[in-house]
Amino acid sequence: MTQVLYHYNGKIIYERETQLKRRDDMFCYQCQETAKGTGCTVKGVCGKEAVVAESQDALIYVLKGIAVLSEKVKEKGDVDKKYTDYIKKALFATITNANFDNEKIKEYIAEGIALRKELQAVLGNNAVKGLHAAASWNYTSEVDLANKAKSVGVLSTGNEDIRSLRELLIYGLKGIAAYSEHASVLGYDKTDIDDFLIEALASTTKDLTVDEMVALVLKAGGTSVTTMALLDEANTTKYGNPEITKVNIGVRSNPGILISGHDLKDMEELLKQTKGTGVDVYTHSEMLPANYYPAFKKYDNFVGNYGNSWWKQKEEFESFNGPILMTTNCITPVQDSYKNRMFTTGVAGYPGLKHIPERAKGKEKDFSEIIKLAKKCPAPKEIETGEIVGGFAHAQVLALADKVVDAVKSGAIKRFVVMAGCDGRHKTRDYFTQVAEALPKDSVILTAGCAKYRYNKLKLGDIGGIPRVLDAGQCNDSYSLAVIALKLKEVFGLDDINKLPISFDIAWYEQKAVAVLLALLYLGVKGIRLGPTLPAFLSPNVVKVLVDNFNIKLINNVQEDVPLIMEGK
Ligand code: FSO
Ligand code: SF4
Repeated sequence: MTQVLYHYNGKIIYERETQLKRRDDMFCYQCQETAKGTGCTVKGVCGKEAVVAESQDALIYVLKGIAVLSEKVKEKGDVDKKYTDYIKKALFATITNANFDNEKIKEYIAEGIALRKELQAVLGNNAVKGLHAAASWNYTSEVDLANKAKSVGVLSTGNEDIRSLRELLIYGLKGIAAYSEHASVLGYDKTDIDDFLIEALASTTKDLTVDEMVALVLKAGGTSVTTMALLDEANTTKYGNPEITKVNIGVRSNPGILISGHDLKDMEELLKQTKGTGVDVYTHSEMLPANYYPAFKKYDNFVGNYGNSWWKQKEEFESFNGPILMTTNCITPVQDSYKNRMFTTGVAGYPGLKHIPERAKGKEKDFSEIIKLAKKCPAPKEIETGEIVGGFAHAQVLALADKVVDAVKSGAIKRFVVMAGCDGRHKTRDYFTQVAEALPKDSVILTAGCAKYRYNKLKLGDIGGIPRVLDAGQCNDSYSLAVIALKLKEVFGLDDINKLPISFDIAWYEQKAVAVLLALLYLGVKGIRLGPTLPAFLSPNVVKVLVDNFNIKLINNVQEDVPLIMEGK
């Protein structure tokens, strides 16, 4: 059994198994729940089958090939946007809990190889001469595909530190790709983001120095900020600025549809199509923040939020009784009790589930099958009643800025604690609930992402009318928290974000959280506590770089952490 030990009081001790072995089956260590804290080698803890993990390895290889060719094409002129559009979708499909459907991953591979051929044609004769093999690899049989996947996966990079930096970059890219895809669906794109996807993916095929690789990781942080800002612009322009909202967590007696994931355009179209049908709509997990947007409030069949974060879906999807639409991750292994009423769309996929296809040009997605099914289902079973409050994205908090600043000046608010990120299954995540409970009453928790479900239903009170838990929205709305921090820095006339009374106690699970973390580092945030464990893909030397430059810490225990958090240590 591998141990990960890490103490930060003056000394770093970081021990873990370094001899990672690729078994015949698979190797994946991209998320926080990876087996034994080192890597899934037989089947994913998430439920991902080895064959899917292998196809995903081959897909990433194809994406690297497209990037290598795109770089060459760029030497002559522009690269058509369709290549980066494809890269975004394909990267997104490999994020933890997004797509478990091997056939779909193989379709992405086939599409990628076809696109690669087009790029080769643009480059002309001898296009791939001297280029990395990823630019030209092809396969003729399933065995071929499996063999290739075995030789190009994570562990094909022998040096542990190089592997660590490459994978850190790729996981950051996956998060960037996901957020950028959401912005793109709403018509918002940025060349800088697309260019970086190409540069970064291609870089992983090159022998770069450690300094060059570290620089790319930091650039990923900058691109992550750009991407989250773009998505924020897209969401708020389309749907208005999130505003303080009391969200109903009970149920009504009509049949309902439960929508989860992060895609607000799917949300919009589902609400439009269910309007006046007698079918209610509820959000689950990361779709909860849809309740905060003015554009969605006008629908009287939009009831509120049902249940908790993603990993509770087994019980909650069962008791919901009606159809469930997964617009993105996180999907957990689908149970027989609801498999016939669960649908995927976008990059989400699961074998055996019905998939709602992409929009035809100028048209909406067609959710009629889901609505028809909902009408035949019983109403959701009530699992709780009451309300939760959210909607504290940057515009709303800045509208309250005077009140917030006064509370800080008078000492009524001593500290803000950013507890954004992800939730997960592990018992150790109780830490975040206990921290929320143990923090003194003159502290305010700023949250975003599904991490919030560890404390958003606690009765933590308010400070002069300011709730002690301010939920900005989805994980990408961590950007809002950064905007708020930067505004406070300006108001208080500080030259460094770290001089603010703000501490960071972040929970991570999958690769979007990696993008968010890199964004915070890029913005100069130091002293972030991270948990419940450090990423398995960080080698001890890379951890050392993060500690030396950013004073990153692993969460310890509630009794010791809370006083340190309050002291800004
Ligand atoms: Fe959570 Fe899942 Fe939003 Fe993630 S539902 S874990 S970081 O996909 O994206 O916060
Ligand atoms: Fe394991 Fe996480 Fe990879 Fe799933 S995504 S196979 S749980 S490391």
